[in-house]
Amino acid sequence: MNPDNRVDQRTFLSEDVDEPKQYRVVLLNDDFTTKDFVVAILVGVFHKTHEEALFIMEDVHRKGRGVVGSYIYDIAATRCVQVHEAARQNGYPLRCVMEQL
Ligand code: NFA
Repeated sequence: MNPDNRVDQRTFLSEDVDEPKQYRVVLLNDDFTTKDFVVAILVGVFHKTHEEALFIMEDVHRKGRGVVGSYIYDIAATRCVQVHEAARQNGYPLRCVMEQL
């Protein structure tokens, strides 16, 4: 940001403010995690409606992977950890990854 480009010392223009990078959270299919558990994760961790959760789960099931949503780094990373912890606690190999947009 160029300080000489400001209106005054206290005023920032919208072009001076960097938007935080977004990360896609992607859920990966496997043969062992139950569909119901994946739906419960999408509702409980990602605040999806039951309908949205069903759609995303079926998408992952059919295509091998599917986008859950895009979030800033901390939210994406925390939710991936929550998925892995809940899955391991229930004996499922469910995985999710994050990708910078
Ligand atoms: N493929 C899993 C099954 O048939 C369901 C699943 C969907 C797993 C999405 C992981 C992600 N039980």
